[in-house]
Amino acid sequence: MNVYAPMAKTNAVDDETSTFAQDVIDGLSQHPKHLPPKYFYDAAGSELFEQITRLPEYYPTRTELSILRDRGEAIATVIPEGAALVEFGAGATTKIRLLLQNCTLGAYVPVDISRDFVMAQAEALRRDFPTLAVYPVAADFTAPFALPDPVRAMPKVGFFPGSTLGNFEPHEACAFLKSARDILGEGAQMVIGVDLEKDERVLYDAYNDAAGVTARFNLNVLARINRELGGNFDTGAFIHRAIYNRDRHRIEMHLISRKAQTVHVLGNTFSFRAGESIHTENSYKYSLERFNALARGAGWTPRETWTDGAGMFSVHALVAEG
Ligand code: AVJ
Repeated sequence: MNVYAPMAKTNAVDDETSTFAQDVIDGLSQHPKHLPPKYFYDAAGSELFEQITRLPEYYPTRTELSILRDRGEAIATVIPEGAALVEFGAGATTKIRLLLQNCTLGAYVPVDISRDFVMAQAEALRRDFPTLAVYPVAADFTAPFALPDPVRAMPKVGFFPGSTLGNFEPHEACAFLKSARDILGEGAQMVIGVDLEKDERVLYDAYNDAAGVTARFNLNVLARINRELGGNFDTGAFIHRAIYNRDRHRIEMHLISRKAQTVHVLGNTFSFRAGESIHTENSYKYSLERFNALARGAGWTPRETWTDGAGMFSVHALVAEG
């Protein structure tokens, strides 16, 4: 079995719990209160996110999939034969499977902070593609990490689907693209999915679905704090709110306290005013021009852009040149 394990951690779970604890305490101590969106995705949150991707109002996932499907042959032309495809963040394997239909990879390198998740993803792919070399890397992909030795001599292609870039502040998005360029090296390609600015009603509905799944997804972060950090949030005392911030081109998700209340987490007391918000996520929306400018600023040359017919979502090919 190919298992590339750069960090032999014995206390991985404890380390993960203590960074979670620290980030929660820091975020709830600040004004305005906030929590990092990466903590949405425990087992329950990942399942809720899967449900979100199937909601009629949530267009990004199905639109990106339709672009990867319909433009698969064109997208495959930027992936050299024998390339190592490095996926930043290991999601469902649906998207990489679509790419695999049109190209012959030298290796697939999923990179994710969750070792269990990235190993399970690698196993699932190995079962269905027995000849594909899969080298999972357990690492935080926003920080520098080493590529597995066997892929060093291969051409590199980064893959960052799902508009995960939208969760980053513009300066963080730039830093991530620079770091990816450093990791992949001069001459590398990058295939990246980016959600686009559009009618505000469409954006609003995508994050305020009628079935309330996004509300449950948002509230799950409080339930997770209760489960993993012994918090005592009354999840019924907070409401989901998602708004479009036009000036900053972003959807903001908040959890609003229904009343004045205090909550305890790991010996810390946090007071809430009635109506006070915990800012839980930003989801930035780009124009093609603003994304291309961001990419150029990070050392990537825009090579090609594919969008769906309605211009809802975009997939970009970038090259690390010059
Ligand atoms: C996974 C970050 C792309 O911003 O649309 C979905 C997360 N939040 N509904 C997004 C999310 C609320 C999603 N990303």
